[in-house]
Amino acid sequence: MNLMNDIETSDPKISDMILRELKRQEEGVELIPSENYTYRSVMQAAGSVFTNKYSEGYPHKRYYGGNEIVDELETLAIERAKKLFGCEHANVQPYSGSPANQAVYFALLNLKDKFLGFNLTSGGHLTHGSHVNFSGKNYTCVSYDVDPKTEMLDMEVVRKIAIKEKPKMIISGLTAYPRKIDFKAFQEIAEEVDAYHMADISHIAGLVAGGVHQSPIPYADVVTTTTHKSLRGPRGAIIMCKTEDRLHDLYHANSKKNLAQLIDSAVFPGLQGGPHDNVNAAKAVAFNEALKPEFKTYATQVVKNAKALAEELMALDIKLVSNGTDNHLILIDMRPDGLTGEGKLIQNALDAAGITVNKNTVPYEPSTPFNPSGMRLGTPAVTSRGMKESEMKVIAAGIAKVIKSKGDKTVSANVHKDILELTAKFPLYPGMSILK
Ligand code: DSN
Repeated sequence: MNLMNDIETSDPKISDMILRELKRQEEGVELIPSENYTYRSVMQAAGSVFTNKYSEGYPHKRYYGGNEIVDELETLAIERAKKLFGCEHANVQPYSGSPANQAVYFALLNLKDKFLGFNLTSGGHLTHGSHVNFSGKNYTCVSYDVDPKTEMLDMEVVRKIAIKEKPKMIISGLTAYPRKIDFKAFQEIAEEVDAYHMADISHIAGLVAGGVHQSPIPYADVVTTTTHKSLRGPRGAIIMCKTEDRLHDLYHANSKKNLAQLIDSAVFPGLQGGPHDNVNAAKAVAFNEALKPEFKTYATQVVKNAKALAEELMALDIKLVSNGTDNHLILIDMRPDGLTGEGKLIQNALDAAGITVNKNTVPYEPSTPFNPSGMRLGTPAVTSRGMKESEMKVIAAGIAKVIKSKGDKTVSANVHKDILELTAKFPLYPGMSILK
């Protein structure tokens, strides 16, 4: 067995796929709001020898030997997360966003307990109580929705639902809501009804870290986030929380553990096995990048680009849910263009034009999630590439042409030429070949 083998020679099929994926990413305009281009340094850490280690437990409390460097690594990742977000406690072990949310529910709720989350169709997440997800199956879930006219959250309506339903937990957070979230208002409601408040900032973590969105840290009991979206890190997640005992007294009256201990023991040994130390190394690298002043500039530009893209689309007679954006994402409502339920058609036509987006439900969707009437776009990835407001105009023009043509193939082919010209000016990972 040769440990020094390289993928090009040992597995040419996969090697070829990696190179083709690199080309696809390089030549296309990536607008899926939950995606990003991470740093080469993050990929190097994720592909490092930390892949080989097992380290069940937490720093200096492990079940296996050989963890002295992993202890140092995880401690540094925790310290950097705490500094970046200003939180009291951070658990950096969750494998991804869904397991992170699952760990919080496991820590704080009993099966069938009630929680209140954002309706998936209007901008929530599967794990915020969808009936097809473990959250909807294991817990009693009720939801709040956007106002049908403004397509924005009305906190007074959320408050009334919370008072009526008396949930044990309220979730704030989004995956397809283009407006700011008022975490302070959510916290006030949670306190009024004696509920935990969990904020899921997976989409906006980079904006929060960059200071361009209100942070939930001073308010929410628990905050979860993935690390690979606007934060630009590796695939993974973290959980942050307060360390007060008051919280666990509410529902775990006989427990001596505080909130942080409840979260930690839900992650391990409750749900997960050994942490992915290679990914945790990569998380630490990304936190270090996000602590630099340049990251604030990046986050500011993400929002500026989203606003520019939104304004240009609206100028081209494209209808946006809530008529604009405050954050990194935009939701196009294609119903006025006669494209109700045609999300898949337009997603494919945009793919052919080199623009990657995802079809998405619109609030109160009249069609189905698989054939929805909306298109979700976001600017974290194009901003990582260095694109600014003038490039957003080129992208908006391409999207509008494809939508107005109702997915005409010739139109997609013509837009594709403009996109290739655009992306050629913004090289991605210059000089990269496979893992070097
Ligand atoms: N898949 C993520 C998103 O696109 O928002 C959420 O899990």
